[in-house]
Amino acid sequence: MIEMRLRSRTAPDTVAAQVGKVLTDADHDVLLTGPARVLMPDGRPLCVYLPGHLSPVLDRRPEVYEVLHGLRNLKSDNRGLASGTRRRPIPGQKRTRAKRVASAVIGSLETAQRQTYCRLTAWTGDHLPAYEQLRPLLRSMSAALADHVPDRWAAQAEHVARTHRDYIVPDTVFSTITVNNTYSTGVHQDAGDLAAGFSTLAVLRRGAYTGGRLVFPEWRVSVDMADGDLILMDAHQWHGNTRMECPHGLNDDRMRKCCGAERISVVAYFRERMTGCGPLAEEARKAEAIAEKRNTFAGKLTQADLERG
Ligand SMILES: O=C(O)CCC(=O)C(=O)O
Repeated sequence: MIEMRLRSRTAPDTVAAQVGKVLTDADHDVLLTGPARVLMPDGRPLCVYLPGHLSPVLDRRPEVYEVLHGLRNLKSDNRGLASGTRRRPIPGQKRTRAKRVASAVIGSLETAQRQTYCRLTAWTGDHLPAYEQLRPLLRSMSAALADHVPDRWAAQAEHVARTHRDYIVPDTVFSTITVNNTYSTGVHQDAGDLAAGFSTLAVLRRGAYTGGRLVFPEWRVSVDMADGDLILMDAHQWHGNTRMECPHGLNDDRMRKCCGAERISVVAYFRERMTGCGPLAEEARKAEAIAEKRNTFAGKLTQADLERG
């Protein structure tokens, strides 16, 4: 494996102008084509690229692709800059919305503004057997992190040890997985994952497309991930993809039909606020109590409205 220490970074205003945008090949100088460890000027790891590392597990377990492929219809308008657009307000709500992209969050989530209890995501709760079929892939990703970036793995493992096991993929240091299907992320930094940890990103790839390179624009480093490749990375550094396109130049939602293009990226990580979650059954009781309160409130409103009417 080659080791590379970066010396220079892109000027802050150049990066600021790239935020939220889909990148081009003019935005990188270095293309990693073999196993590599890339360090930032201060010695912290930017990424470790392990080409083909996951091919054995993907070959042995064809069901892993089937489960991930099956997630392609789950769309999210909550990916912010990663969607390649700016968030827009939703009339009458505090929430904002970005472009809908094929991005699914599976596994566990901590409390949020609207959902004040910890939980498995809706898909996960409804498809536990399918979720469990992903374990061999996730175990390989976690083991690679332990082997290649042991201090970050250890920091994550320490948090995992303080988190209820209901929320952790067994024998891994992951609570949560984002699965993207065939869209180029705009330049963004991940949020919510453990700052002292490290992100892991696998790619499953089909068809004859070009582009979709993963780029760290501040460092002008990129990688064109092939099927079965794994990259361990600091997702708090700016990153995004170049535009994907079929050989004849088509680059929209019709790419799958045109050239069979499919690029699934699986990002597995630990969400740092999971340590504060009670056991799943306890959190589910909280959720029920909240729902009941809301229903009673809605009922009272209706009654009052009726009386007024
Ligand atoms: O698919 C990729 O290469 C990047 C995915 C990513 O950055 C994300 O989901 O946050």
